[in-house]
Amino acid sequence: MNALSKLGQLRSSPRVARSVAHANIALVKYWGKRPGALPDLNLPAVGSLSMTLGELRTETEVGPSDAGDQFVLDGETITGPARSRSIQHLDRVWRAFGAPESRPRPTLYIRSRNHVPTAAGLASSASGFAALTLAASAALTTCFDGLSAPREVYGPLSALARRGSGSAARSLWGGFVRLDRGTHDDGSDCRARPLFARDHWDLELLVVHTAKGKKPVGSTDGMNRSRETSPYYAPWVDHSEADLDAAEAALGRRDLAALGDIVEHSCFKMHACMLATRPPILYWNGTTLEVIRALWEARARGLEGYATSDAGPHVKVLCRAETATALSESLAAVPGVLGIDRVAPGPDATVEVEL
Ligand code: 2P0
Repeated sequence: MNALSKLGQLRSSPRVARSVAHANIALVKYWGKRPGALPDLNLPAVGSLSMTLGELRTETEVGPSDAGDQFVLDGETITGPARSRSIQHLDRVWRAFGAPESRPRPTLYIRSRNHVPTAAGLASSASGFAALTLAASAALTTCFDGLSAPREVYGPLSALARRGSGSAARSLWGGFVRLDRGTHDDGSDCRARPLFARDHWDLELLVVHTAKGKKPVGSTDGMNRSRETSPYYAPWVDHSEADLDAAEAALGRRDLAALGDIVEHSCFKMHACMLATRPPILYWNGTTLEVIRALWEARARGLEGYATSDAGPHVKVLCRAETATALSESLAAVPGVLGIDRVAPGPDATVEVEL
């Protein structure tokens, strides 16, 4: 499990490293874990394809700490499960680069800032674990020293980010990204790769907020319950690869009608699978459905946009930049809509280390 040691050596003492990674939204969804795999590898049952989001990002600094491991998020010291999950990821990075069990990891601080609108309902785990993977790797090892372009080593680091959170594997690159399911037991080929740069196509995503507060069922729990109890789970998994290939091809030829058709189909299949879980997993509220109806009505009038939604009640609408203002005004009029953010495709993650 030390394939990453080819990328860089462990430092005798950690450096200060800073990274920025952007959030992403899946256009073809990930829902479900590979059966029989070690939980720590966090291997998805299906691949996924995403758009990285401009502006919505996490900035993270990792450096040596004399006061034990510390995690400060947006100025607040974090304790409990959120802290454990991040500290555990530091251990993963350390071991993945070949540290023997006999060599303890140096203690570190993590300082992160999330630039995601409050109550956006967008997962910060994607940008969070991507940024943490980069900053921790740069602080603890030499993998970025002397590289002019850090993305040279993003491929293997994507597989490491995935172990923190599946969607994080996709947040290392800007533009449009595909996470392959892979077949190796150790997960080394379950990593993301960039498909098209952010300027490939003038698309935007409208994030239509329909509620405040946290989601009722966490993604990891929900996925495991769907696999165990939903009769739609097996067909969901079986059809995913064809959706990925079709979406990649539609993106390549900038065919919004074809891409949008797959985006909505993938989203509704995932939610059907969730609804057929026992007990059911329902992330939507009434406004979610009214926004989707209003979007379809607008589309019939010539305002082309396509809906997707994740483990929450918000609707994300994929459209051309030139249509975004008119569509946004139309959807803002739906009762229950709290606000709409417009987001363009975002850039690659970045990392720098103080040498
Ligand atoms: C996605 N979601 O593809 C899907 C669509 C939610 C619905 O990736 O268990 O927080 O940490 O690997 O990455 C959210 O799942 O889950 C997610 P874990 P993660 O964006």
